This record gives sequence, structure tokens and C-alpha cells, in this order.
Amino acid sequence: MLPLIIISVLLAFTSATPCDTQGSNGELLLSLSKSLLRSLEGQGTLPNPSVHLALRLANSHNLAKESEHLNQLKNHFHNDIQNSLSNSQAVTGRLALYAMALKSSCYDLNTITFTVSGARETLLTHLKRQMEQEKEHIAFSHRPLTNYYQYSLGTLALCVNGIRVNNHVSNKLIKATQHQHFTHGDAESIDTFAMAGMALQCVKEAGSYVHNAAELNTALAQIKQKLLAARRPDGHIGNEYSTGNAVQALLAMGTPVAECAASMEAMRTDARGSKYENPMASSQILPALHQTSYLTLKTKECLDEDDTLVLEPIDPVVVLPSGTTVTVIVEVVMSSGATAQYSVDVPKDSSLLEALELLATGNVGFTFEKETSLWGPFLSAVNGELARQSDRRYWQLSSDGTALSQGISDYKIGKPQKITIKNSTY
Ligand code: B12
Repeated sequence: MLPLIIISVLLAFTSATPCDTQGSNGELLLSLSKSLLRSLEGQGTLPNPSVHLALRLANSHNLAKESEHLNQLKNHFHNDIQNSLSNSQAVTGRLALYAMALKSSCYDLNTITFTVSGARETLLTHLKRQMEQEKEHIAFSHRPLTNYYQYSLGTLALCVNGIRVNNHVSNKLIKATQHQHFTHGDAESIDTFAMAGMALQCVKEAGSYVHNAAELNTALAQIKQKLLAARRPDGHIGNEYSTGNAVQALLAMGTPVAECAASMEAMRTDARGSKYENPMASSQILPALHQTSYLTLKTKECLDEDDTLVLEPIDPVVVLPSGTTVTVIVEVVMSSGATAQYSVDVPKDSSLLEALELLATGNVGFTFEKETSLWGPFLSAVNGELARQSDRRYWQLSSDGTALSQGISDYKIGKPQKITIKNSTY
């Protein structure tokens, strides 16, 4: 009898260990996949290659909806990139995510082409060219045209698609790692270290980097060390939104799953709360929770796939306004240093975007503009002043002196506070 009890207790314990993919963890993975599938149904949103990738790297699938989404990517997302290419805009990251999304569905990339100045060339040829331009820009001005996160995505996308990455391209990423050039505003970018780690690990495994193998190994060790050192006591690596990329990178670099247990648990807790409502956020943590990474795309075969993921209809949740309002002070700091301050009362738990909209309709002289991105609306102009990426400037958001870890549409105003919107360099 006693051994039986011990076995049952052990079984109960093991099924609750942080890394199991069964039981409550399995349910969590399913519910994350379902909410990503639901996000595809949102009206007017551009299909998102990162969401496609996450769905394809998961264990449970809804093959019909995934294939429908692939078609939308091939139309709408494709056209969006085509327009940017025709206007000579750098689209490294988007091209890379698109290439990885197609690969995740085992789609023949040689059939995907873009036409610029009358010449029709494949997606991968365009990506290679963008990477050359990025590399030239680094040589000239010590930073990529876009950023090192996208430079890493580009390297990774070429590599997982079996394209030999130019040694000079990899070398620039190795050098940037050595010199710790991965920043996000005025802080370190753990997301970028993670993406660079996956890219360089892929290059290493492809055996294509013949420049200096020792240097490549040192860069990988530095990245691993950086990610491990960025672990917080609560398990997050960097912040809530970089942990998924960081765990993916650690796993890709051969770290045993058990070493990531605390970070996995932190992500699961976040996922059960409402931290990952933004589909882009869930898309970056889902592969990590499946104990996999973008690197596995290299060997992805789309055979005998599960097709059991079904979306049950959900009853719309009606949130009644609580009637409570909170006062938000909005301070705007222009590039000249001039400041302006406004006050607005908003219903509790309004988004910052709703607060700004209310302020803008109040005839107090406050105006703003936003641009769409995969993460949602990006604040681009305030009081008529643009913070342009071409000038390496952006409107930095903070609350009571602490930088926000979410953007204007996700950040919720739960209590009275002072929001500062500052034209900053990065
Ligand atoms: C590079 C980068 C930046 C650069 C972008 C400019 C550039 N050319 O380099 C700068 C420094 C300007 C920046 C600013 C901010 N960022 Co940022 N950024 C990134 C990073 C590292 C890569 C983005 C990227 O190139 N993606 C690849 C391309 C293909 O996707 P894309 O959608 O086309 O990319 C554009 C958007 O992502 C946009 N963007 C960048 N950051 C953010 C943040 C938000 C909320 C939105 C809506 C858009 C946006 O700029 C990209 C380039 O054009 C990501 C990391 C990650 N995991 O994604 C963080 C990340 C997206 N940023 C983040 C945050 C919080 C911010 C800020 C809100 C910080 C702040 N307190 O002010 C601001 C945005 C404020 C605003 N004006 O709306 C968070 C978002 C988390 C969340 N839940 O929303 C991330 C995930 C980092 C993190 N782990 O915390 N960012």
C-alpha cells in the first residue's frame, strides 16, 4: 500500500514540475494557441508573421486556419513589404519574419518574389541584399540601418532557410556582441542579445563561419553569460517581454531545460495573468514554453501534424464602467528641452492611448500621432514634433519616473500618476 501511495505522490509531483507539457501546463499552451488563433480574426489588423511562427512551432494545430493565415501573409503582409521595398525603406526584420513564417509552414520560398525597379527577385535574394546594406551601414556608422534585433533576425532567417550567411555579415554581429552594442533606448536590450544568440548559434551549427571559429564561440559564451546574468529573482530574464526570447536563445544554445525552470514558471504565471494579451507578446513566449526555439525551423518538416485545435465560441465579456476616474498628469518634453504639462481625468483602467485621445479632444493644445507596428500603435509625433527613427529619436514613455514596459494601447491607467513623454535619442 505504502509504495503505491509514494508512487502516486511522486506522479502528482512530477506532473506539476515546471517543465512538463502535460496537465495544467498543456492546458495553458492550448489556451495560448487559441488566443493567438483568435487574434487572427481581429478586423483590420495586418497578418502577423510572428504569430504564424508561434502557431506553427506549437504542438496543437488548426491546419485550416493556419493555412488561411499563410495566404493572408502572402497577400497583405507581402504587399506591405513590396511597398516598403519600392520606397527604398529598410525592411530587414519584416522580410526575415516573413521568410521564417513561410519556412514554418514548409512553403517553397523560391516562389516568393518582389519586384523593384522592374527586376523580379526572390525574397531570400532581397533579404541577402538588405543584410549587405545593413552591413555597409555598420561599417560606415557603427550601427545597422534598422537595429541589431532586426540584423539578427535577418541572419537567423537566412541561416534556417539554408542560405550561407556571408562571413562579413556574421562578423559584424560577433563584433557588436563583443562591444555590447545591444541597447534599447538607454537600457540594455536582452531581446537583442537573445536574437543574436539564436542567429550565431545557427551560423555555428551550419559550419559556414570560417573567419575565426574561436571568436564565434566566445561571442556565444558572452551572450549566454549575459542572459543568465540578466535573470531576476522572480525568474524573468530582462523583463516580462524579453523572457520568451531569452529562454528560446538559452535552449538553442544547449542550456538544459531544467536550468530555465524558474523563467518558464515566471512566463506561465504572466500568461495566467493578463501580461501577454498583446498577440506579439504571446507569440514570443509560446515557442519557449514549448521548450523550442526559432532555430528548430531549420529542420521543420510538416508531416503528420496534429489538427485538433478548435476554437469554441466565446461569450463576449461586457465590462461595466466602474464609475471611478483617476487623474493623469501628462508631461511632454520636447527635443529642445521645453516642457508642457496637462491634466486629464480618465475612467480607471483606461489605456494610455484612451487618455491621450481624451486629452487631445480637450482643446488644451495637446496633439499626437501614431504609426502601426506589429506590437500595435507606436507614438510617433507629439505636439507637432516627430521623433523620427531616421534621426535615432523616439518618444520615450515613463510613469512617475520609471520607463514603461508597454506601449500606449497596452498600458492601463489603474491609479493617479504622472506620465512623461520625452523626445529621446536611442
Ligand atoms: C528596437 C526596439 C525599439 C526601438 C525601435 C526603433 C528602431 N528602429 O530601432 C526604440 C528604442 C525606438 C523602441 C522604443 C520603445 N520600445 Co521597443 N523594442 C525594440 C525591439 C528590441 C526590436 C523591435 C523590432 O525591430 N522588431 C522587428 C520588426 C520586424 O518588427 P516591427 O513591429 O516592424 O518593429 C517596429 C516596432 O516594434 C516598433 N517598436 C519598437 N518598440 C516598440 C514598442 C511598442 C509598445 C510598440 C507599439 C512598437 C514598438 O519599432 C520597430 C522598428 O520600427 C523590441 C524587442 C522585441 N521583443 O520585439 C522592443 C520592444 C518591442 N519595445 C518595447 C517597449 C516597451 C518600448 C517603449 C514603449 C519603451 C518606452 N518606455 O518608451 C518604446 C515605444 C514608445 C512609443 N513611442 O510608442 C517592448 C514592448 C513590450 C510590450 N508589451 O509592448 C519590447 C518587447 C522590449 C521589451 N522586452 O520590453 N523600441
